[in-house]
Amino acid sequence: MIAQTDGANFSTPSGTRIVNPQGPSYLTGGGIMSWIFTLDHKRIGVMYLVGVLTAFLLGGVLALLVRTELLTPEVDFFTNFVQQTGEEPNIAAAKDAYNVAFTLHGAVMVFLFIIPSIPAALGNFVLPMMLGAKDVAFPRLNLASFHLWVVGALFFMTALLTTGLDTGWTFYTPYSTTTNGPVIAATLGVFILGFSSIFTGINFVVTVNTMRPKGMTWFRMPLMLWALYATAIIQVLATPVLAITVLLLTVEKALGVGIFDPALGGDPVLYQHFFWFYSHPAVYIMILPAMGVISEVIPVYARKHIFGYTFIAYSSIAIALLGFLVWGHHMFTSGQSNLATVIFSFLTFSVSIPSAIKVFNWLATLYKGNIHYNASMTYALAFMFLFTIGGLTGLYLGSLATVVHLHDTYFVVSHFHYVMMGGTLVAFLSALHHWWPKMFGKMYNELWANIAALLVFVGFNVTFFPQFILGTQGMPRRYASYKPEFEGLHALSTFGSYLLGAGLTLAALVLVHSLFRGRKAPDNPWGAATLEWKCCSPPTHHNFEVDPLMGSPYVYDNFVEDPNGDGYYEVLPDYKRSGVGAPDEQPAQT
Ligand code: HEM
Ligand SMILES: [Cu+2]
Repeated sequence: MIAQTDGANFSTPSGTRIVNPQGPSYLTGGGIMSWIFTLDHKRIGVMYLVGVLTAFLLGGVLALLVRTELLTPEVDFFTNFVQQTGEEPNIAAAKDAYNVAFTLHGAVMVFLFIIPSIPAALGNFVLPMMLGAKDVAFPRLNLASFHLWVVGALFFMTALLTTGLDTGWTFYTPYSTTTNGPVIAATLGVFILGFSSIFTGINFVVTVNTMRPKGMTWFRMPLMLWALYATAIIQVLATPVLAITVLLLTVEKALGVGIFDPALGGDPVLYQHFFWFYSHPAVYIMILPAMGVISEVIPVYARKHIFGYTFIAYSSIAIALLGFLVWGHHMFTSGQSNLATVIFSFLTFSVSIPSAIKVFNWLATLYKGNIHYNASMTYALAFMFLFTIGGLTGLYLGSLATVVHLHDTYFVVSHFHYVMMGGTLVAFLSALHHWWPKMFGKMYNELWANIAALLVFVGFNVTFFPQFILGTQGMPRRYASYKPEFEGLHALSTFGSYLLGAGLTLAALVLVHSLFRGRKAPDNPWGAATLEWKCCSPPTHHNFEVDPLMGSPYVYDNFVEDPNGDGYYEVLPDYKRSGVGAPDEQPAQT
């Protein structure tokens, strides 16, 4: 077979087989300090991963507590967590504890898990490698982002765990400025976390602008990078508004300056405008990276070039920009003018168009694909199903005729869980399974990972679908007790949440097991064409010992499956070794 060697690469009759240079893993070497003060984007990504997963565990346990309370119409479960005053269970204190539990759950999930999950943890790991680069543009700023995240998280946690915050994750005024809870500590935590997010955004914008390798034009960039770039734009432009908002809230609360509290001459709806001017774009900080992941995963496991590359790329930018214009849809019932309401409704519909474009293109990519049902793909398919339900129900909430009935009910709770959990979390799991062999150099058990994925999918739907029905029947959100007629659907939802918890636990066990018992991962287990698969698994400290050959990120013809089950290797017909690939496989250029 082997005709002649050419350095590490060697010739075969069909072309040159590319062999990635191997070297010591980035995971080894140095003590704990070499991790805490590392400038290596991969180590920073792994530390973020540990951080966000810890937050997710905490948020998840709280969610199960909340669902357990909702198993029955009466307040009963939370009486176990409060001091009893007399013979009777202390219902009032139990209700307060319930308020604290769902506030903690929401705040931890949004600020400590979902927002940093894909960009900061996984994005940090893959972004430079997808560019064929050795690191991000500002490695020190990257480390500072992570340290700020830790400080913000500690601030936030102490605030939340000491006296109990019960404002809901949105900190709506005037309640938040008048309650005795630890609002100031929590909002300062959010302020610090915000800077962590802004720094990551700046770093990614500069990295993508300045560090693309020769030959990687904007329209030859993997779609994950377009998504992270669009996300970074929102992070940089929207997060400062949140920072100012929570600062104003702190000023009002600490110094009694009337800004939001009507008793002091302020305007509470102003707070909602400020808050959602950040937080609606923030939902795109959550979903855009998820869409980027799906745009990478689907073509790899369907073994087909992504359909509609340019549309997907532009729709990320369109979402990022349009996302700034729709915040008023959170205030349809807060007394904003009729004219504003109509305009915000119209704009809300328009922002769903670029999302639909993406779903259409993923579907078209799957069509006639040679589909490999790996766990990562199972999660990606689950994402498409769940995100579509989430997006379509958003249209009911954007319609003035229906939102008045649905606002502040379980319909909204279900809608945002379909997009945030069914969307972002499921895409995060897809990404984690996709890049796991690259990050840790180990293969997990595909069958068990798939069983976990199915459990997550079924558990998720059993938990949240009944909540759409509950919402339309008038079950309001944020109550510990409810009317007896809602019991059946609530009990079903609670049962689903246990199933979901079991699925997530299984997924975690499968991955942790692989670290100890997994087979060594090949450099390219899935036959993906993006550059991060052209370094060894796990990568060396500098990722690439020699600059990788740049081809189209979505052409799989050159990847041959190893007959010994050792992943895929690349065989380049000799005309392609110029470094930019054959003319017929170049996506549209500008
Ligand atoms: C097709 C796109 C979408 C549309 C049309 C849409 C529409 C809406 C509307 C109108 C509301 C306000 C409902 C109300 O309070 O009465 C809402 C709430 C919400 N949406 Fe969406 N949405 C979309 C996508 C998303 C995405 C992608 C996410 C997150 C990843 C998301 C997260 C949320 C959250 C967290 C809330 C509720 C916040 C709260 O009140 O606590 N949405 N959505
Ligand atoms: Cu919104």
